[in-house]
This record gives sequence, C-alpha cells and structure tokens, in this order.
Amino acid sequence: MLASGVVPAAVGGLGTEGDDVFTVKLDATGENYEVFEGSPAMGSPVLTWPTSGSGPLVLETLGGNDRVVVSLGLNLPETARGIAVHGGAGNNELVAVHGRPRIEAMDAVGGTLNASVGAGVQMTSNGFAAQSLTIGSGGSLIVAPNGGPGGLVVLEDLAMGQLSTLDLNDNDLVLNYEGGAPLEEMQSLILNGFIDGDNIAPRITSTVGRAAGDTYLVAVDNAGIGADEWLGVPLDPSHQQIIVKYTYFGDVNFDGQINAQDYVVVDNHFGGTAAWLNGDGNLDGVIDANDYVIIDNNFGKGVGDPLGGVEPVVASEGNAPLATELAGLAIASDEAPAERSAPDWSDALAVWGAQLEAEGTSRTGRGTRDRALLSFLGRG
Ligand SMILES: [Ca+2]
Ligand SMILES: [Ca+2]
Ligand SMILES: [Ca+2]
Repeated sequence: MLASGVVPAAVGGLGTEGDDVFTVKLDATGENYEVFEGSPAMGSPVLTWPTSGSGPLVLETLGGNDRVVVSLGLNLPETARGIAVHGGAGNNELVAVHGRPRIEAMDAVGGTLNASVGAGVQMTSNGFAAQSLTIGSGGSLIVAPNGGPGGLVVLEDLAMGQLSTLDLNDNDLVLNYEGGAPLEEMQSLILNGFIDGDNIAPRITSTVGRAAGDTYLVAVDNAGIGADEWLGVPLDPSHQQIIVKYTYFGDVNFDGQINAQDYVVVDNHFGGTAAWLNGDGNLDGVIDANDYVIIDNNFGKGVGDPLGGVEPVVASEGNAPLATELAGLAIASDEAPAERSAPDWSDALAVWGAQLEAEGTSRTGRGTRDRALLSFLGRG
C-alpha cells in the first residue's frame, strides 16, 4: 500500500516530449496500479496508484511516439478506478495485453492513437476516438452503456480477430473510410452479433439491444444521409463514413424514433432494393408488408425522446415531398396491423440465422485466406 502522504495530487508529466514506453500492471494484492518504464517493465515502478478511489489513473505521455502497455492480472477489484491515457502529439499506441482493464478515456490530442485489445483480453471503455482499433482473437471491447455523446466511438480502421467482440451497448460508432464503403462488412459484423455458440466470426453486438428486443445496431453509409456531424462530432464533408446507430427496428429514416416518416420511406421503396434507408426496417432483405408491421409494432417509440437525442437527420433520398407523404400515410393506415401477416421479432432472428448459415461457406473461405483478421485496413 502506498502511504497516503506519497499519493500525488494529480498524475501527469510522466511522459516526456520524446518517445516514451510505459507498462501498467497490478500489484499482487490488486490494491495498486504500478506504472513501469519500458515494455517489458523495467526496474521499480515510477508510479504506484491505488486502484480504489474516484477518478481514473491518468497517464499523460505528452509529445513523441508513445506506447502504453496495459498488462493487468485478473485480480482487479470490481470497484476499481479505471485508467485514462492521453497520448498527446505523435503516433501513440495503447495496447492491452492481459486482464480486464477499464479504460475511462483514451485520446491523442494533436496526434494519433492506435488501440489494440489483445487475444482474450476484455477491455471496457467509455467511448473513444482512435485511428485504429484492433481486437485480437477472443478479445472484447465493451463500450459502457448510457455513454451519451461521450460514448460515441470514432475510428478510421477496425480489425477484428476470430471470436472477437465489439459490444457497443447503446452507443453509436462512426467509421471513416476511403475508397469503397465497407457497409456490407459492417452489417455482416452486426448480424454476427446474433450468433451464439461456437461460430468463430467476429461480431459487433449490443447487449443492451438484445435484452431490450426492439432495438439494435444499424449501419448506414453517410453518403446516403449527408450528416455533417454525429452526436456533436463533426464529420468529414466527404460524408465517407459508415455510421452505426443504436435505434429501434423500423427506424428506417434513422432519427431514433418511429413515426409516420418511417412509413413514408417504406412506401417509396416498396418492393425495391433492400436497404435500411430504403425501408428494410426488419433487415430481412426485402421491402414488403413486414416492414410496415415492424413500424406498427414500434410506433411512437422515441417520439419526443429520440435515441441518440438528435434532431431528425434524413428523409431518405428519393423521398418525395408532402403529397407522397400524405399518400403514404393513407396506404399505411389502410390496413390495420392485426390484418397483416405479423412476423414477430423471433421470425426476423430466424431469417438472419438462415442467412448466416447460408453465408457460412464464404465466411469460412475468408477465414482461410486470412486466418488472423477480418480487416478493413488498407481499403481504398
Ligand atoms: Ca505522444
Ligand atoms: Ca424514424
Ligand atoms: Ca424487410
């Protein structure tokens, strides 16, 4: 235990303006974080910091290309404070290699940050911005629920190993891309979130959504929305982003609520090309009456309190103005929900399950070509 008189009032200035490497470990009792220079850790800790108490252990590594390695044992107390890493300028790395670290903040103002969650490591975080996130085989990154705007994950590259998990809970994600939009890959990762059992595919999931049953994560290409910001974070005006939003099934205009506007989108694309923004609000690959049913079932949810708390962003492209809108409402209200074929949530899951099974061969093929990672790195 650190004597109370030795605990500094604030942690900072650990780093230099040059390139620094630190390793964060736990002591044998789990009562203290220990920060060492180097990786592997060298000598005695340069900082010892109790795991109990409020506020994170803050590591500011300042300028230079810095690397922080987090290698915790499994004895981190449930109530332990987390770790905040501020990489500053330069090309910075945060690498979690062991244990179940809680990262309360990670950023690199004026620099870049590449984050890596090692094989089998379970990291929790409160959202972050990084150039890249790599999750090794069997590793997971859980973004804590109720993150609000601060829970938004912003990335340029995402690489996930076999059986790895990114659990966004009720938080959104923005993936900036160059070249072709990796929308299908992202949707595929999200559908993988419904896999249980021994399938080795990496997955993006929402534990909160799976529990709620009427919400999940939906990926769209910002080229189809044209949002200039997301949850207060400015987006590149090229609109080359995949946006993953936690929203209601049936929220096909992507505004976090289910109202008449969502019917209009289905009307305008009925029988057409299946895409969320075209009205495929149950993600079964067709735009048909079942999409009305999903909207019926969730109608009114989020109205006045939309998920994400943002103003409506879109009427999907191709939506005609008021006349069509009114016509759409008439169509939508022609038929009482009870008279429609009424697949429920479990039907949608069954359809996805069949899709996943059908895709199993190609997935395996991809796995053979690239055993280690399904990666968006190097696209474009
Ligand atoms: Ca730095
Ligand atoms: Ca909506
Ligand atoms: Ca559909």
